[in-house]
Amino acid sequence: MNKRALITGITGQDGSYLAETLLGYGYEVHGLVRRVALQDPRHRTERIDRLPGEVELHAGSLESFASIFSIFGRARFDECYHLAAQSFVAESFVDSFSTMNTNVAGTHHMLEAIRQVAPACRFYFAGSSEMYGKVREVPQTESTSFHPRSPYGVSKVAGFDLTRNYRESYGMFCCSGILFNHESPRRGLEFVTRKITTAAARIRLGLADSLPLGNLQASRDWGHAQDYVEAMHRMLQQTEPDDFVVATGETHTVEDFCRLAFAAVDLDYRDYVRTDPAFYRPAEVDLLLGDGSKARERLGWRPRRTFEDLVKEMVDADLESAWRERATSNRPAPLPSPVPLHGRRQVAVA
Ligand code: G4F
Repeated sequence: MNKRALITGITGQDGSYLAETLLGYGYEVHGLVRRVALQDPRHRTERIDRLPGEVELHAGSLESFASIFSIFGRARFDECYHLAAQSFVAESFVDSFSTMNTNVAGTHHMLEAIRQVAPACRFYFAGSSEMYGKVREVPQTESTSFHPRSPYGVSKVAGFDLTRNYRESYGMFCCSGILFNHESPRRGLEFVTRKITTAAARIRLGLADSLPLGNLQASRDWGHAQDYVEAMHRMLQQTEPDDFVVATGETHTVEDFCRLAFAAVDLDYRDYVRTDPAFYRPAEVDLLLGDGSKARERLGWRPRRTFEDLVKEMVDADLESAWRERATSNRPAPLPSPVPLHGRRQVAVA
């Protein structure tokens, strides 16, 4: 019998990669989506439009225990990957109440519904390196204590504690992945990596002329989201539930990311990037660097892509989109030279 999995946040970057991975392993995949996503499928489900198989979508709201409870009553799930959250750290300072509500109550509703209806279902919680916040040690491991620096970080610590508490109190198979930043061409445009790669591509094609950013010295351990969802799956295949750091073990500043992304389109980031106080946060997480040795030893997991591969893949994908945007633009600006054509004939879009 094929396994059946439920993914919350299936329309997001991680959810879509995870759905692909599980379909590839022969799973029957179900997803929890907000009703509004089903009403506006063109914009909200584009990441799962071309999955290599069928997924069954259930409309529901994390804020409503009744709706979560009813989904667990509809099918017997072997595994549940709880990825849905308000995940943009800057937004959590703007609306901390809805961040807490979605992220903490949402996780609590999932765990309690599983306890009541499907106690054998294995549960994965998307923890975050933001939980370390003002880091107590470098690199961070599973035993480094947490000191969150944003409402988002606080909400993830609460979700992590709830997950461990259900594991210890009720013997449920509950794991948390402490995932460090993970990116891809499917990353939302508001996150700094995608903001940089989109801007580099659009500037290169004359569609923009500068890039305002906040703190360029923040340092992150950036990996590829497609590699990271594999670690989530491996956690739920272990004989005992546990928590794991998932990281590359390398850290780079936002400025390093800019340098590489602009260099990939033959530009110097210093000519285009300007700092804007609007993008600074009330409290910053200065340095994240993960020690993924436990995941390496117990899960046999290691990242496949390098930082350089990641930046290049993101820039290439954004160049493709920028070429399409330019082709449909009424008054495209003259192209600076030389422009990376990536297999295109320049005359076709001039
Ligand atoms: O890309 P970011 O917004 O990601 P952040 O805050 O590190 O959080 C991401 O990773 C976490 C894992 O550690 C996840 F849990 C979380 O859900 C999310 O996926 O910002 C990265 C860094 C920050 O230090 C920020 O201050 O980039 C800095 N930054 C500088 N200028 C900027 C900007 N961030 C954004 N989003 N936009 C800027 O203009």
